[in-house]
Amino acid sequence: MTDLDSLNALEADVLAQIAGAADEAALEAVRVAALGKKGSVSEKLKTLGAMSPEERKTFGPALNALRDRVAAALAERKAALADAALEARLASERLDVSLPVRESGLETGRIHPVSQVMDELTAIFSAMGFSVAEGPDIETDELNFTALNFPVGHPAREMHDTFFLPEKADGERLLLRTHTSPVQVRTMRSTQPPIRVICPGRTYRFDMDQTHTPMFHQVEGLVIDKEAHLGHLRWVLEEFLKTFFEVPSVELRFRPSFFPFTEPSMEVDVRCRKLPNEVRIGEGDDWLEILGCGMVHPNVLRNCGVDPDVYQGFAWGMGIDRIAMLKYGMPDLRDLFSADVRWLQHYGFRPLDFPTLAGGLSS
Ligand code: 2NL
Repeated sequence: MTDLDSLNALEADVLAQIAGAADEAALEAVRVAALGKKGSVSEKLKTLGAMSPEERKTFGPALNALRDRVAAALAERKAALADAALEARLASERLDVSLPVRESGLETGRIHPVSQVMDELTAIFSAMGFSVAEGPDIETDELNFTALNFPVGHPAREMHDTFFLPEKADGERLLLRTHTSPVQVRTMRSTQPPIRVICPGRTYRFDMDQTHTPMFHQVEGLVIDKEAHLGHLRWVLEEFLKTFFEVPSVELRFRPSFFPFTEPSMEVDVRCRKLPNEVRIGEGDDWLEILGCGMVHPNVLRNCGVDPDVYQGFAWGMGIDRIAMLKYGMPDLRDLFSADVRWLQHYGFRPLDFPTLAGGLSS
């Protein structure tokens, strides 16, 4: 049976639960428990049907009023909880526009000195009319050695200088290129002279000590034309070296040497001053060997489909890692490839400061 006291108790209980609901989900549970199909208030409303007309006169309005007050309390609490949730979100998502901007990759990322130097020499030789050619790191014996006039049995062709891949079923041994010359061979075979090309890239030799790493970087240059001669070579090298080292002039010294792919062959020294912690190019009384060069051997021209009775040319090769160390004062070659991010933060270059002749190579 229903009496007014138990209705008051029920209302007090439901209102207390509404007031105590901590969030919208808890409030919904309270609503279902009170006004849902089998809710405490709904069950009370169902008892009206079994009442006498007299009782119904008393309890009908009382129960309806109770239900309305519960519904109103639910709506009010729901609005309050939604307000509180919005306030909390606004507080947690508040943006302090006075905070300093977080450093982007553009500020923290660095270009490796070897990449920087490759970009620098590309800018310099591009301005002289050279194009840039690249080729695969894995090469054939023919392109790396035979076409370049290396005789069978030449020491460079032996296991102790060259990384060979496992022999293929047909007996061919591919290898990691020991210089970028195969790219020039490919260029001569696919391009009608005149040719002006540089070939920068990774090269590999079975060598590891204070001044050698098994992987290193090289840039070779090649000019093929009807009358390309050593005077042109000398001008190209001087122009390159003084622009690269950002000095007003350089002095070069050519010494006779030997390479299988050039005749005559020369080693080139540049005048410098050797100080305890740096080498200054373009001044002083010391000489520093910087590259090798020569006139392309007629056998090489023939092997590459170029008629040596019509065309001649010159070529040179130099180590990128070494000229990078010289220019940027890095003391140990092996640091270049140790992947130490602190070293890169110190010696690296800012990502968008791409070297150009007009905008400055290294500044
Ligand atoms: C060195 C010497 C050199 C070449 C590389 C070359 C390429 C072709 C034909 C003829 Cl396809 N020559 N390259 C020529 C002379 C020297 O490199 O000491 N490099 C670090």
